[in-house]
Formats: sequence, structure tokens, C-alpha cells
Amino acid sequence: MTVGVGIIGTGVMGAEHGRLLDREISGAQVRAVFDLDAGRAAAIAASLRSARVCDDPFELITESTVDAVVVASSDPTHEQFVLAALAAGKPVLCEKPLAPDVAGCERIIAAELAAGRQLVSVGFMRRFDPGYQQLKQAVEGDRLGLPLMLHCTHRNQQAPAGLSSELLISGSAVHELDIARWLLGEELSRVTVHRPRSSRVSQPTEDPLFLVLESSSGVLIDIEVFLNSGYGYEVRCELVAEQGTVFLDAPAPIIERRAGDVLRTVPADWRPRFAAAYRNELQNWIDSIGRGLPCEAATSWDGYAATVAAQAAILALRTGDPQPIGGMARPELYPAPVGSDRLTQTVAPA
Ligand code: ISE
Repeated sequence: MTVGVGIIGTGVMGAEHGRLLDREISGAQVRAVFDLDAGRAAAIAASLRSARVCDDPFELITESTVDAVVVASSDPTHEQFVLAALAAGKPVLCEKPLAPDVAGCERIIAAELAAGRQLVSVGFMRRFDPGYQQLKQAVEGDRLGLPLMLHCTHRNQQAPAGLSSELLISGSAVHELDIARWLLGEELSRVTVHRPRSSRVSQPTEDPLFLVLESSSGVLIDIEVFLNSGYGYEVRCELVAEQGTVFLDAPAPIIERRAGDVLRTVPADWRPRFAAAYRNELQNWIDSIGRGLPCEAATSWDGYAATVAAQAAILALRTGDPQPIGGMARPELYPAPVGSDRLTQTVAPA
């Protein structure tokens, strides 16, 4: 079956999903696109082989040629479109965050529970990155022992002007909040946010920020998030365990030696860095719809958990105090984070 896809939002990510679905993903056809900016939607539709512009996002969702929906519109609009896709009984891949506020995520979960089946996937694409997948395999294997600490670095080249400090957490560090849960196979329990001196390029935005979290078994996670790093887009991650560490580097770097320098290229944004991840995520999503294969993407429970942690971190930023990361009990519809009992043993002091 060819899966007909409708895309809501044709900004950077909507356009990228459209290009990938059209050119690199098998079993899919983009049939309709919507954007508040009709000119932008028309330009993207023209670049795709079989898409037409739809001028109402809710009509796009119910349109008979659209089997599944990608939501890549602005963060506050995600909830209404995901709820409409659920009401239409159609699978939906929603860019992160699922919803910026916890209540919005709860309404999505309630609607999905009422539908009685999982239809919502959240675009935490790093789960499909070959590097992160190898990191997870290493963590789950026997050779490293129990995980103790996770050091994360997340740098963008340049932040959009006027970006709020909260968005450093809900738009960027939220990826690490998800990947930490996924890698460790457990929930996060507490967060503190430190504010180093802000870069003069970023002021008045507080940038960089430094988050320190604890997992429920006692692993310590630190996240540097720096959106005006100036030099490029870079994501690093090192897991420190009892018997060694495992470090995630940039994939397949080209290293140039010239005129007394050793130069390694850094991409300008996340699309080249996570190209394989976006492709694998979309292919898996399409295969789960068209061929009935298991969908490995983050669920709305994962989207909810990431937003709960992000909101706790935003409160920690504002108050300067550590904040607990709570939330409701996981409904049975959603699988528990995958780890092993061995990984999540509490590390008792000697
Ligand atoms: C951006 O919105 C993304 O989603 C990227 O994956 C992330 O790394 C970046 O920091 C965000 O600004």
C-alpha cells in the first residue's frame, strides 16, 4: 500500500519531511500540504511530485487521499492537529514537542486512550540515529557495568533573534530529556538549572544554560545547551559507566589537513547531522502504517514525559531551585521505557 501523507506546516522541518517522503522514503506519497503562508505551501507543493495545497488544515486531515498526517507547524498548534488526526482515526507524526504544556499532552493521551490504539508518534528523531543506537546497545550490553553519569552537549550555531530562555529548554534540551530516558530506560526524577554568564551575542536571552538531572535509579545527567555557539551545530554525549565510558561523536567526519591545520567540518544545523535519523524515522513510520511493521518512534507517553521534564526545568530556571519531575502513572497502552532491570538498579553508596 502507498501511504498518502498530508503535511501541516511547511517551514524548515515540514519542507524537509516533504522532501524525504517524496524522494527517499519508499511506500509514501505526499498528497496535500498546508501552511499559514499560502505562498510557502505552494512552493513546497510545486517541489513535490504529487502534492496539492490545501487551504484548511482540518480538511487536510479528513481528506480521503490522506492516510497519515505529519504535524510540523508551530509548537502551540500541535495539540489541535494531533487531536483532529486522532478524531479522524489517522496516524500522526508530530514534531517535538508533542505540546508545549503538560495539560495539552494530557488531553492528547486521553484522546488516544479513548481511541484505544496508538496513533501518535513524536519526532524525537535521535532515537533513529545510528550513533545513538550504538550507544544504547553498548549501555545495554554487559561490558560497561551500570551507567553512572551522562554528559550531554547541545550547541546550535545561531539562535533566532528574540528567542526566550525557556525555548532553550522546550525546543532544544527537550531532545536530551527524551534521549536520556530512552538510553537509560527509566524516568527522570529531579532537575536543577544553572545559568552561567550569558554570551553577549545572546543577551538578554540566558544562553548557555546548564541542566543537571537525576534519573530514578540515581544516574546523574548534565546537559549544556548553547544556542549561539557561533561555530556550528554540534551534539555530543558521553555515558560514564562502572567499567568504562562510551562517547557519541559526529558521524563520518571529513578531516582536512592543510596549511598547518587539521580541520573537521561542523554542520550549520541539525538536518545534515541527523539526516540518517530523519530518514530512518520516516521510513519506520511509513512501514508501520503501510506494512504493519512495529513503530519504533517515541509515543505520546514519551512526548508527555519530555514535556513534564521540560516544564520542571523551566520552573527550576525561574526559581533557581531544584524541582521534582512528577507526572501521572503510565497508562497500559504505552510500553515502559526499554532498559533492563540490571541498568536501572539503584547504585548504593559503598
Ligand atoms: C531545533 O528546533 C531542533 O529540533 C533541533 O533538533 C535541535 O537540535 C535544535 O536545538 C532546535 O533549535
